[in-house]
Amino acid sequence: MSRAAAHLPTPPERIVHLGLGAFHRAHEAWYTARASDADRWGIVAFTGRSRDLAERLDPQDGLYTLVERGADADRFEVVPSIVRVEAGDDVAAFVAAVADPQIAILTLTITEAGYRLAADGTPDLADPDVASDLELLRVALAAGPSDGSDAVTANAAPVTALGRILLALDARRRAGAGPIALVSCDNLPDNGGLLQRAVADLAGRASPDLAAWLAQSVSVVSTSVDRITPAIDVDAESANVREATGWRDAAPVVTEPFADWVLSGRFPAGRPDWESAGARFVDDLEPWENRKLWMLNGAHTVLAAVGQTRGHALVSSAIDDPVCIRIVEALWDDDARQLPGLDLAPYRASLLERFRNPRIEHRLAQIAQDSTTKVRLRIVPVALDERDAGRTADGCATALAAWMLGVGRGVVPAPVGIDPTAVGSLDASARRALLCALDERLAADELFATRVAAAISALGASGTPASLPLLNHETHGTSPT
Ligand code: CS2
Repeated sequence: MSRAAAHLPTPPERIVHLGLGAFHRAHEAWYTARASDADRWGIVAFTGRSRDLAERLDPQDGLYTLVERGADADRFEVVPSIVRVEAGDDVAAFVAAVADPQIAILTLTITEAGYRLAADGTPDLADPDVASDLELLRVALAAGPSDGSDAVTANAAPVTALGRILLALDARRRAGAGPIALVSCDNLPDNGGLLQRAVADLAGRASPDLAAWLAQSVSVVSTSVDRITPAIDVDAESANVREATGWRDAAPVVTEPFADWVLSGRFPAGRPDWESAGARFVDDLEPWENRKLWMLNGAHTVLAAVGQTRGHALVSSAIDDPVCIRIVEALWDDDARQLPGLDLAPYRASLLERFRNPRIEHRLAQIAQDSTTKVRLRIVPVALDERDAGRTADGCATALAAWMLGVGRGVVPAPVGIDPTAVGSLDASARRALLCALDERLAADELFATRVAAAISALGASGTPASLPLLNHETHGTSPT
């Protein structure tokens, strides 16, 4: 695969992306390639840290095959929008790319945990990497313009994503390269707001000049992103692509046919015509992102726990298990009460259809990674809102019970600082420790803790698929309550 052989031009470098992986290639890169002005927008993509993907994509000029795996058939497409691939640990290359005045947008898929935020949403200064990056930035950014940005980058190599981004943005400031849009494409609520506050907070601690420039010249954009893109056996899929198309591709991506992207915010240096590729720009992102985060991602997180405890490996098989589906439906009922005014029946039906795609092998063990952070973002907010509204939040209580069982049985990672063997019994003190790790306020809510305990007994008792007691809950169809 090469641009010359495929007669594909190289669009100019205008976007830098941090966190190159399968999802970025199935989503933003694909939207960019389909935009009406695709010939004007090339992406320079940096991997998270590993060099493997860079080494696979570089020899094929950043080109790769997107395999859209429908329930019945595959569709193959070469995506040409990534024009340069770099390893994420090449900080100097990242800084130079962001400081280039031709670059208008810096986008991120660094995972929820990659933001290194504390439970209150601010940078986690107790995290040793965050603390040492902050110290390093203080020294590097104070060096002043006389040292030049090269000196700054040569002496400083932050390890956190936000540390690298701040170093790079400071180089852009010093270079006078102009305003830029910073776009989070991770599954966090109000991802742009969180990112904006986090970079402002860290910059405020590291350099007042950078903090002032950020406030003036960096527009932080919020987005809700959606496309189920599982990890794959790369060599097997390369062989599949070769057989179906004749293309030699060392780094194909497999994804579902569905894709959605909702954005809110300003792009001071311009942006691709992503609407022409199906993206939507809205003033108020909140209902869309909450719907997606709580319902799709929330269900995934619950399935990763309960599905694995019941012996399933894939989303598509767990969602056919009556116990799993009832827990998901109960969670969605709570979600629906917090999403008034949205017609959720078609959305629920479409999620079930997507989860059931038998040809997408989405491993529950993959979704279980970083589970504590995911539960905090996807389920806890709804539980708190439901309790504040004076309701029992049984759907959330059951979902958290399923997560605790997953932790207790070792199929879901325990929260940092909690020894999984110590909570395996799920007795009162173990349950309390797990709830505390999620949210102090929820842990202090006695009625909620009782509902979680009852749900654990009900679920724990249903060791076989035959007995399926669910806490005070009837079977629901796909319509919202
Ligand atoms: C999943 C997401 O791994 C996970 O936590 O819930 O990656 C999910 O597949 C995507 O957000 C779908 O858009």
